[in-house]
This record gives sequence, structure tokens and C-alpha cells, in this order.
Amino acid sequence: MNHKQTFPEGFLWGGATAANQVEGGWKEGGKGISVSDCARAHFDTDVTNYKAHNAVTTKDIEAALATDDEVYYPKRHGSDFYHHYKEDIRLFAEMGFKVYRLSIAWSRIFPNGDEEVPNEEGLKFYDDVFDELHKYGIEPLVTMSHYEPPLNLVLNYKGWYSREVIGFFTRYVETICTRYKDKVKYWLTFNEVDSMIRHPYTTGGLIEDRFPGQNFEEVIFQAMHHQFVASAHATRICHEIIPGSLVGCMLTKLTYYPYTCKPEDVLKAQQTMRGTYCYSDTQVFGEYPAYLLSRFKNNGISIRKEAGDDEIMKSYPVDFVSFSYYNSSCAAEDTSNLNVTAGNTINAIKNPYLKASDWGWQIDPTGLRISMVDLYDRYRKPLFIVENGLGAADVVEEDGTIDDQYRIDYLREHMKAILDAIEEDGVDCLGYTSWGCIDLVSESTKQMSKRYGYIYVDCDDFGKGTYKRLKKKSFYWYKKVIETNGLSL
Ligand code: BGP
Repeated sequence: MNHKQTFPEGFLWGGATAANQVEGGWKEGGKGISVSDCARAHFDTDVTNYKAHNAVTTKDIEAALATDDEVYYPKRHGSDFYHHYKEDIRLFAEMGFKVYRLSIAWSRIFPNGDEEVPNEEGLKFYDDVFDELHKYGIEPLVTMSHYEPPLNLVLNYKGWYSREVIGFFTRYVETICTRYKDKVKYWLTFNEVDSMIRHPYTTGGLIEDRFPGQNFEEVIFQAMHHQFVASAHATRICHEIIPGSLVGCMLTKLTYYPYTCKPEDVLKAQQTMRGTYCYSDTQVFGEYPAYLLSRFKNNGISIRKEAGDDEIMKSYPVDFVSFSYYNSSCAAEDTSNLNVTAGNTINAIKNPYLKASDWGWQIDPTGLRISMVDLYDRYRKPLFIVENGLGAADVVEEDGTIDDQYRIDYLREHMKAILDAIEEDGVDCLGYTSWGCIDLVSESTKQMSKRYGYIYVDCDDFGKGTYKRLKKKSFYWYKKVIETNGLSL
């Protein structure tokens, strides 16, 4: 369709990052060590092999703790937002951001996760960041937990498998809600809450070798249950402390098409989608969906609940549904003869109608519209697209310019799809924050060279560089999009 309209008034345009990928300063300001500080980059293996990257063992952690190396642990330096936040926020403001999605590093506030008294220096850092944002009229959207439980909770409590972690988390939530009650209105509880199944270490603080003889799937769902209860408590706390605050769940929107119209492929696609819907269904409807309970039963999984868990989950569903969307995938009953490519942290069947990024993520703007319609029809809650973007290896020309037209093309088509979903399908969408608005360390590769930003950061995979910020071509393009509220698309 030919767009003549702008986005709805008040649409929240912006960008997104996470502390564990952008901040650096991993041992500064009293910060404790988080799981992400010990997540190693694999330069020597196939970077699309996400599973291998995330098979973290106790030995890996011991090796990580024995070194201060930032080469193999690039998240430790990130993009050095910790020291550059004023400059970065000024650049976001120059683009006209209305909102900036960031996460608070739990380990800056409670370095070990289990202390009674928070770390004032950590609290002060985010005070300064929020003040800086408000100076430019930028609304913060804060993820409470984005791949960074404090490591101590992994080593001494078995991560989110431990019931006690709910108490530590709610103390952390009470602390940040109280402290930032006049500064933050929009909150997300757990980033990509469904990701525990794909990377149990970074999301749940779970290391398989620490659960000998146990069914690890059951361990994961037990930890998941604790996060659901903690998330409901977080919603309650937010609403109690900050009247008018809005709390969202955050889902990886993995959209699957049936590879053929064979009913078995259609069924497979439906079942695969339920693999992620089960998390948002639980957080929106406040109870486990029947198909998840069947999965538990059929796989011999039994979840330990305490009195009051069901009630709290039912009483505090989320206010809105946020999600990340990068690509779509296909599902088939029999994959033996099919071409499988790397998807969004999951291997996917190659879709012959789509092109893929250099990392094999299949580019599909229409899939974003389909995803929005599916989610809105399913939940009837406002949506917020909190991650979307193209990871690419950008090149700095001799004159310092960066021509990332491919990123502009990707973003433009996705934004048009959002507008179609709003205009044509009646979807209520609060805003859009593209992922990695400033270059940061990639989650799947743990490397810097997979870049998403409008702003380039001069730093390589080994942490070498000036950390100077450069505006890419997409920077000027996005500024115009925001200025015209989408009319320039
Ligand atoms: C999402 C994560 C982000 C981010 C993004 C891009 O799954 O929430 O943290 O990393 O994916 O992924 P990658 O960095 O692997 O390209």
C-alpha cells in the first residue's frame, strides 16, 4: 500500500540496548559479576552454532573467573556506555528518540544478588542515566532482567531453580521501583522470557552439570515457574509503588510458517509456535495453558508450586505485550531433506521466498505484520516492538562515513509493515525500539562485528579501538522518520 499516513500520535519511536551488551565497566562502581560477564565468545567455531556457544559448564565458569580477559569475554567492555552515556544519549536525542529501552544490571544494584542493602553507586548510575534521558524528553523503558542474573546466584543457589531467588528478585524490584518511581513509567520484567529453554545459563542461571541425574527440562520449567511468579510480583510491586506504571512481558516472536500445505507441516508450525506462546499465554492470562500442562504430563515433568503462586499469577497479568522480531522460519514434519539455516538462535528451515542476513536470519517484513496480528488477536493487549533490526558487518570509509543502506532498507520495510498492521488490521501498538541503536556486543556471537546501530562504535571483536562514536547513514534517515512520524518512509 502507498503510505500517506503517519503513525498514531504519541507513537514511541526509539532504540533498545541491554546493560550486559552495551555498558562495559563490569567491575566498576561496585558492580558484581553477572552470568554475562562469564559468557565466552567463540572465535574458533561456527558463529551460527548457538547451541555450542551456550553449552556452559562449571569448568567454563571457573576459567572465566580466573581471568580478567576482555578478548574472550567481550561483554565485559561492551560499548563502554558506562563511561559514554552522556554522549550516547545526546546522540539519541539528536535522532529525536521519544523512548530508550535499556536494562538495569541487577548486579550493579545487588552485586551478589542476595544482599540486604543495595549498592548506592549502582543506583546512582541509573539515576544519572534517567536524568540525562529526561533532560531531552526521552522516556526510559526499563528491562528488569536481561541475561544477567548475578553469578553468585548461579554458584550458590542454582540460579532460578532456587525458590529463594524469587525473594531476591522482588527485593531488587522493590528497590528500583522505589528509587526510580518518578523517573520510569514503562517496565519489562524478563527479556525474552521464553529463552530459558534455548539458553538456560544466561536467562536462568542454570548449568546442566550442576543438576546430576535430574531431568534438565524439568529443571528449566521449575526455574521458569519461579520467573512467572517473580514477574507477577514485579507487576504488583510496580503498580503499588508507581501509580500509572505499565508493565510488559517480553517474548521472542518466533514466527513459523508451514513449509508446505501438508496438514502435518501445518500442525508442526502450530506446535512450534506454541513453544514460545506458552510463556506469553501464561503471563497474559495468568495461568498455564492446557497444552503446556499436557507437555508437562507427557514428559514426566512436575512443577513444585507453593500456596499462593496460582493466585499471584492470576491477579497480576501484564499490561502490555512486548516482543523482539528479526526473522521468520519454517516448520516441517520431516526435515531430513531440507536446507536448514541459522535462525534467531534456533536453526530454521530455509524459506525459498526470503533472503537472509549474513548470519542466516531470514528477512521477512510481512512476517512482522503477521506476528503483530497474531499477538493482538490472541491477547487484545497493546503491543510494543522492543527489538528489531539488521545485524551486519559495517564498513567505515576513509572519510569516516558508513553507508548502511542495507540497514535502512531492512528497517523501512519493517516499519511499513508495522504501519499496515496498525492502519489495516487495527493493531494497537505503543511504540518501536530498534535493537542495538548504538553498536553493542552481539548476544549469539558475543562479538562486536555483528552490528545493529545507527551509531557506530570504533571497537573490534577483541575490544581494541578508540570507542569513538560515528553516525551512520541510517542515523540521518531515522532522524527524518521520527521527525515526520513515519511519513518519510
Ligand atoms: C535478542 C536479545 C538481544 C540481542 C538480539 C540480537 O535475542 O534479546 O539481547 O542480542 O537478540 O541478537 P544477536 O546479538 O545475537 O544478533
